Amino acid sequence: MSLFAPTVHGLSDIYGADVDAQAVRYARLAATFKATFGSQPEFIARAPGRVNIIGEHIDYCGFPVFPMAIAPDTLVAARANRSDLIRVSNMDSAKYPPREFSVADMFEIDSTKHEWSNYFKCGYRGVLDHVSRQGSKGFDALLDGTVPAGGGLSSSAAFVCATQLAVQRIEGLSLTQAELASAAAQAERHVGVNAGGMDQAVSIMGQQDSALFIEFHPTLKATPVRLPEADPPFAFVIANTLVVSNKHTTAPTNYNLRVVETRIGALMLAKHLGIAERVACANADPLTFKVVMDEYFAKPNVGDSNDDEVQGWIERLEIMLRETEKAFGTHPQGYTRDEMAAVLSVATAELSAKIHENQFPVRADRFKLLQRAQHAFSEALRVVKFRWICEQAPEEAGLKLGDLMNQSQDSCRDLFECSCPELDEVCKIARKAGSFGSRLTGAGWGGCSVHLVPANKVDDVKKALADQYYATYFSDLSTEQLSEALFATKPGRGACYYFA
Ligand code: NG1
Ligand code: MG
Repeated sequence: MSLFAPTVHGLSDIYGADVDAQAVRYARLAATFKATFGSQPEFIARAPGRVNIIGEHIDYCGFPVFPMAIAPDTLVAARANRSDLIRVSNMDSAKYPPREFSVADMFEIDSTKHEWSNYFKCGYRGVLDHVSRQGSKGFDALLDGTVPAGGGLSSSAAFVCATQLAVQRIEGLSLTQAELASAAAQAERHVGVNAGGMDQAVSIMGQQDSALFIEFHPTLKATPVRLPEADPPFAFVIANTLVVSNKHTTAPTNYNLRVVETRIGALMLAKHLGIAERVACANADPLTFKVVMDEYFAKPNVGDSNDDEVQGWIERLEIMLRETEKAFGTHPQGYTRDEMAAVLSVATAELSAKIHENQFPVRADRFKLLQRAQHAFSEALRVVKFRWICEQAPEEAGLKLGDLMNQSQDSCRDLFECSCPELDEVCKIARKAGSFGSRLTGAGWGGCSVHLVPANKVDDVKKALADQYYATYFSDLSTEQLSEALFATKPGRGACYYFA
């Protein structure tokens, strides 16, 4: 057995009952590293995927979100190699063939190609860009990932964050958690997705047994929040629809388009509110709905107590919802580019430049600003209420939390249009079998769903999904494949290192 075998402390915290299988996995990784590169790795860096409990597509609007880290993760075994070569391999070498780069080439990322090592280069660049340096050392790295790709559990953030951890150690750097999270969010933009920062923040800062209330604006802040005690206790079931939505290739009509819609929405809402100049002076980059809201109220939402602060959020967001209706209610069918440019008194070409259409191309004839803004403000409201219920632990907390999750799913489906028929169906089946609340998680358009379930109903919910969804549409799944697609999970810890 290798150095990283079952004695690795802390494994049982992270992986629960699965600890033996994980110990074997770490040992195999170390052994394969040795077989590939000739010596043991110096360390293994680990970063987890995440499930977002509530707060979808609002991180890039500057609003708080409520995710938790989970057990599936990316491991990077690494060792400096005293050359100027970076050799990177993957345990799944059939899907992700080995690559070799010189240190000098690591900053070149061709985002037009869907190439796995681009994400590795993103992590590399993320760390070094942050300290404005070039890389100085060659090293060998072997990766192993258990977060399904394109499934909404943030395989990309797990990959980039784990890589960053490896690179900073090899390069002798030590960034803070907040720096690592911001650097990783910036870095993922090099592959052409205009991402928010939720996934990276929770992958780095996740805490055992707590979800995180993550704020992005004015600065990144993560507050651990526990789910209320309940009898039976709450559990989360994750169900992957197995509909793969590749964000990289669908971005122009899906993810990046939504980012652009919320950005133009913010500009036009500021104009409607009569604060366009004030907002311009604030020089906020990017201009988000959160910035517009703060500028409108002119002073920050800080109360003497948590209660005051929550009340402040609720009042403000409700006002913004009413203003959204007034600003965009005339165009339920969406705006053309010319119509938006006219409202903003700019040339259409100038508008296009403003929304970064070239860096992150979008394809659309109409931009549904009313619906996107309604989703963003109402979802932010739900996140604040969700946290509040967790902290207050009222009677029937499960029903109340579940209700917010169900409303979030309706809003994602109808207003933000990021669900799909399979996600809708999975949510319906789970609720009927006893889930308090069911919704898509992550970017949507496929991928995973998350369900808040009383612990004594977990088996019923899983069985209903297995019988009614998986057996119907994916009848040839093996038991192992089914257990990867459908599982119960708890909040887990964030990124860490293991040493021999
Ligand atoms: P996924 O598709 O799960 O990686 C994406 C974004 C998040 C957030 C969610 C929607 C990236 C890396 N992540 O998550 O920042 O906007 O969609 O809430 O693009
Ligand atoms: Mg991702």
